[in-house]
Amino acid sequence: MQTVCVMGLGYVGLPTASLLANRGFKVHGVDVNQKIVDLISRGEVHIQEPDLDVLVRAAVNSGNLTVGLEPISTDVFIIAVPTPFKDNHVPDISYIEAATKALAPYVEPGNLVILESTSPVGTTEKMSAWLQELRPELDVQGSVYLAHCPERVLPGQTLKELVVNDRVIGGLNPVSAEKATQFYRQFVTGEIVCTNARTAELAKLAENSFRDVNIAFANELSMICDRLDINVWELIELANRHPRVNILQPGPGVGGHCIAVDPWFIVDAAPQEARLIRTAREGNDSKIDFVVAKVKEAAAKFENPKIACLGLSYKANIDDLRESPAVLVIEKLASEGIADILVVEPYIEKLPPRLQELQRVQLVSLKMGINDADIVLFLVGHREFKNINPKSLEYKVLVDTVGILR
Ligand code: SAJ
Repeated sequence: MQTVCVMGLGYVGLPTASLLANRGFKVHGVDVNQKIVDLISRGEVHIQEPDLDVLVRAAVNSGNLTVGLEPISTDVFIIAVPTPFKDNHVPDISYIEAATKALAPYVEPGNLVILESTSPVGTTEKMSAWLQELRPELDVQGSVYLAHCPERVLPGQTLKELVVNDRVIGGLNPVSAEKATQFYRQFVTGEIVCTNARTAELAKLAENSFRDVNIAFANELSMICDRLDINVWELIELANRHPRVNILQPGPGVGGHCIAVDPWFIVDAAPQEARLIRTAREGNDSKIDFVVAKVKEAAAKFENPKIACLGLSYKANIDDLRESPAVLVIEKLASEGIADILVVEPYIEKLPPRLQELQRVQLVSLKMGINDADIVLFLVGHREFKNINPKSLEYKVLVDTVGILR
């Protein structure tokens, strides 16, 4: 299994393709976006991930990584395309179906097809049926190995975690699990644990749902403490002194394209049973409205309030704005038309398009934001915000959703 075709060159596909190429595999990366294909073929990258640019350049220069719009025949196919949700939180597996249809003509007996995208339970079985339909002459079940092998890399540490994290291998049958294990063992140093496809699909969703439920608990505590006039940061610190308690940190809501998305895949599959998971999702999403209400309450005390919003990304110390609750808070505040909004985000050079078109919203420096604001709203716990001179905040109304000022 020395030749690999990676379908989807995003946050997981591109690091995986370049890692494999630098380990001596012959890798062909496929993406539907011509601009991304052109960029990578020049050895450049379109996503921020530490060291990825170095790895991609080396992989392309070595000739071990080629990219294109179409697959080629290889020993192994990896599908790493997005799995968002449609309206009313119904999972969208159309990208997986499109990738399966694209690679179907190139699959031969003995090939290994791996689905890495986070998927609703049952997707790997669907992939097998799509392949069989497209290749009636091929005995897919009997001659093609199919497995779901979800990744659990932390954005910002992807290249390390692709290697060191344990891997769950969900084979559509035991021989497929064995084949996929042989493949991953060539570059994964973490434990490799085999199961069936459905269990592997739900394991990934359960990991992220566990985190979402626990963040919802912390966010609910923050709203309870606000009502009871208790400092939630101190409360959590004290409760966590219990040897077996680990309450997570409240925030302005839950962002990113994983924790805020994956639990809905479970709710969609088992709506009657997944009540806590649904309630946690709704609780985290409602935190945004709680924050907006707190800021509006503060703004009502000023004639023409200026609000400095510190942080735009979906979590601390990165530049990724995907599904960021901070963006949603700023959009809601701007739509109220009650203040001038000064956005401070050290990791970006210009506002995202959806904020650029809003009235009275501008990107400013940290110094200017604090200096000019009546209200300072902390939305992301960036390290740059941790050493603000307390004197500069002395006469400001402060709303801290991330415990920077604890
Ligand atoms: N958050 C809180 N409070 C916390 C922890 C996180 O409000 O105590 C918020 C963050 O600010 C962010 C969101 O939750 O808005 C998600 O952040 P995260 O720290 O959970 O990290 P992600 O989404 O970048 O990565 C998660 C990880 N999953 C788990 O930790 C179980 C990662 O391992 C997964 O690979 C990734 O989702 C994924 O791609 O599925």
